[in-house]
Amino acid sequence: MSKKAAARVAELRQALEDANYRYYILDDPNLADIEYDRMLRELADLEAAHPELRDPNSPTVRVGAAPSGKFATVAHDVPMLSLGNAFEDDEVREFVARIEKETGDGAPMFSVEPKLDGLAISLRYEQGAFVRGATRGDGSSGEDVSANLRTIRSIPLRLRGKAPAVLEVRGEVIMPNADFERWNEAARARGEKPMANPRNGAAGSLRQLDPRITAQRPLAFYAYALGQVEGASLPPTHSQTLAWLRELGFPVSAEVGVAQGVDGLLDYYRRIGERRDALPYDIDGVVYKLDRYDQQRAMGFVSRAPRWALAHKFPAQEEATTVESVEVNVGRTGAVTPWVLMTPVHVGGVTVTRATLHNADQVARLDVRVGDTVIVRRAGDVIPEVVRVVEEKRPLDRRGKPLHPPFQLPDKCPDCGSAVEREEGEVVARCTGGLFCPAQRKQSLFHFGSRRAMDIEGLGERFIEALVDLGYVHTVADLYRLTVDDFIAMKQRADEMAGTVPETVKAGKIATRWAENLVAAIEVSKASSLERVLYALGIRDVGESTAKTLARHFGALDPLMAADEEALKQVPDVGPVVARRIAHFFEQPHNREVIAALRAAGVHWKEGPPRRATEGPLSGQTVVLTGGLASMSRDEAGARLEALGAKVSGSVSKKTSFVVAGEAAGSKLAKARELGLDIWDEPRLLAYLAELER
Ligand code: 5U1
Repeated sequence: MSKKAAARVAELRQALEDANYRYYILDDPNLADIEYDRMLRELADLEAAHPELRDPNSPTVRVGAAPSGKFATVAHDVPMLSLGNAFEDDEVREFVARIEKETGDGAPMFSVEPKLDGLAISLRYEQGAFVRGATRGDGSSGEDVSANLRTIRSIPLRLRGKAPAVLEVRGEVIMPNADFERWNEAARARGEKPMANPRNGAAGSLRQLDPRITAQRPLAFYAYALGQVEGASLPPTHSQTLAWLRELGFPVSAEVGVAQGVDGLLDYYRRIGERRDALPYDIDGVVYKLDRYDQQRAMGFVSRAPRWALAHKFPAQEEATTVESVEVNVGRTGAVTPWVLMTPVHVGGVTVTRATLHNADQVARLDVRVGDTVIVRRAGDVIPEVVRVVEEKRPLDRRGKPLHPPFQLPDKCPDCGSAVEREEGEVVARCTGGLFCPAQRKQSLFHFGSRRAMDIEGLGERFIEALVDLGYVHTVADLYRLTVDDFIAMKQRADEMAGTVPETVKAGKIATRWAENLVAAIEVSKASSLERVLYALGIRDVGESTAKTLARHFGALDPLMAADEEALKQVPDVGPVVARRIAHFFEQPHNREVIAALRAAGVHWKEGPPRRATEGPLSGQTVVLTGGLASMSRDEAGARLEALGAKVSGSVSKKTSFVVAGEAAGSKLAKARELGLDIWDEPRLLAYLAELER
C-alpha cells in the first residue's frame, strides 16, 4: 500500500510542480484552479495518512507550516551586495566612461534590468532542493525566513533539469501592485489597517512569525543574481545566467535585456520609465550590469558595492508635503470620500495637489489634520493617497497642543445639504439626497429611465451626460419639461463640443425624428405604477421586489412617505436597515420636492387601498419561501399566503413559523433544518391553499 502511495505522492508532486512552472514561469497554465486544488488536497491527504512520505519541499508546504517562534540568523558566505546609485544622466555617463577606460573595451555590453522595489533575499538549493532562504540583513548575515519563502508559489522548491550541487540565487520578494490594491481595498472594507505600500506589504508579510499568515499574502519572487555556486560551470555573461535561472525554474522579470553604450542605457531607462505605471510591480529604477563576468572581475568592488553595476533611480513614489485643507467629495452613488488639498509636490514623476483619504475609518486611523506633514504615495494609475502623518511635525500651539482639531466627516452633504449617513458595519458614508444631489444626478437619471423603472426608451447614458453637463436637467422631474427643440439644441451643443458634428448637420439637414421619439417616450412614461415609481426613485436597497411589496402594503405613495421606521418594519421583507433607508430618503426635504415636481409634471399611477392581510388563518405567522415552485412564482405564493394573514419574510430565523421549500432550495433550507423548523414542500402548500382559499 505504502509503495503505491509513494508512487502516487511522487506523481502528484511532479504534476503540481510542473503546473507551478507552467503558471509562474512560462505564463502558460496547463491546469484549471479547481484541478490544481483537487490534486493538492489529494496529496495533503496522502501525506497525512503516510507521515513517512512527508517532505519539507512538497507543494503542500505552500499553505504554511506551524509558527516557529523567532527567526534564526544565517550568515551569507558570499555577501549580499548593495548598488551604487545614480539620479542624473551624467552619472551614468561617468559610470560607462570609467568602465570603457578600465576594461579597454570601447563598447561593452550591459545587462539592463528593472530595479524591483521589494525585499532582497537569498535562496539556497542543495542537490536541486530548496534548503534555506534568508533576508539580506546587513549583507553579511540575515534572518532565516525559509518557512515563509516556501509559501511563495513562484519560488521553486525543487529545481528543474540538471541542478548544481550548491546554488544560491538572489532576488526580490515583491507584492504585485494589483494584489496590493485588492488587498487594501478588502482591508478598508473590513475596517482594517491597509498596507502603506507594496514594499511594506512584502516586507511585513515575509517577517510574519506564522507562515500560515504569509501564505495568505500575495507575494512573488524575481531572481536577478547568484550567490555561492558549486558543481556547475557558469555561462560567460550575466544575461546568459538569467536565461539559465529561468530554465531552472526561477521567475526573471520579462523586462530584462542587454544594451550597449550610454545611449543604449539611457534609452532603456526612458522606455521603462514610460511604462513604469503599467508594470505589474513597483520599481524604483533600473540596474545596469556589465554583462561579461571577466570584465566584472576586472572592475572589482569598492566596499560593498560592485564597480561594474549601477542603479539608475526614478523619481520617488512617496514624498512628504503639507496639508492645506481636508475636503470631501460626493460620488455618483452618494459615497462621501474625504481627501486632502496639499502643497503641490512632485511624486512619481508628476505634480499632485490632492490625495485621497478613502473613508472615515482611514481618516480616524491616520488622524490627518490641517498643517500636518504627510507622506503621499502615487503609483500606477491609482489615485494618490495619504499613507501616513509625520506626527513629529504636527503644528502645535503655545501649550504644546495640536493647533488644529481632528477632522470630522460632515453630517450634511456639501453638494446638496441632505443628511450624510453611515450605517453600522459600513465603512462608506453616503449622502441621502439621492434624487436631488447634483453629484448623484447622472446615476439617478440613468436608473430612473431604465427599462424596469420608468422605461424611457432611447434615454441612454450619452444623452444623460449631455443633459446634465449642459444644464438641461437637474433632477429627474426636469425630464418632463424637455421639448423636441431642447433635445436638438442639446445634441448640437454636445456634438460641437466633442467635434463630432455630422456632415448632414453641417449641410443644414437636421434629424428630428429621434428627439420626437424621445419626447414621446418620456410622455408615455408618465402613466406608470406605484411599484415602478418607487423602484425608479433609486432608494438604496429598494429593488423591484421590495418596491412591489411596499406598493402593495401601503397602496398609495403618501402613507408610505409618512411612515416611520417602525411602520416600515411591519412590511414583509423590510428589515431595520432597509426601513431606516426608506424613512431617511423620504425625510429629506429635497427628495420630497422632487416627488412633488414629478406629480406636478403629470407623472401618475394607480393607487388603491393598502393590501395588508392582517386577519386570517395565518395571522401572526411568519413564512419564508425558498427555491423555485413549479406551479406559480414565489411572488404569487407570497401574495396568497399574505392574503391569508401571513407575514412573508426573506430570512429564516427562530421566529419563522414554517418554510416553503421548492426546487434547488439552498442555504435557507439548510438553516431551517438546523433550527428544526417545519418545512413544507410544494404539494403541501398547494393542498393548504386549496383548502383555505375555497
Ligand atoms: N534587478 C536587480 N536588482 N538588483 C539589486 N539587479 C540587482 N542586483 C543587485 C541588487 C542589490 O545587486 C547585484 C549587484 C548583485
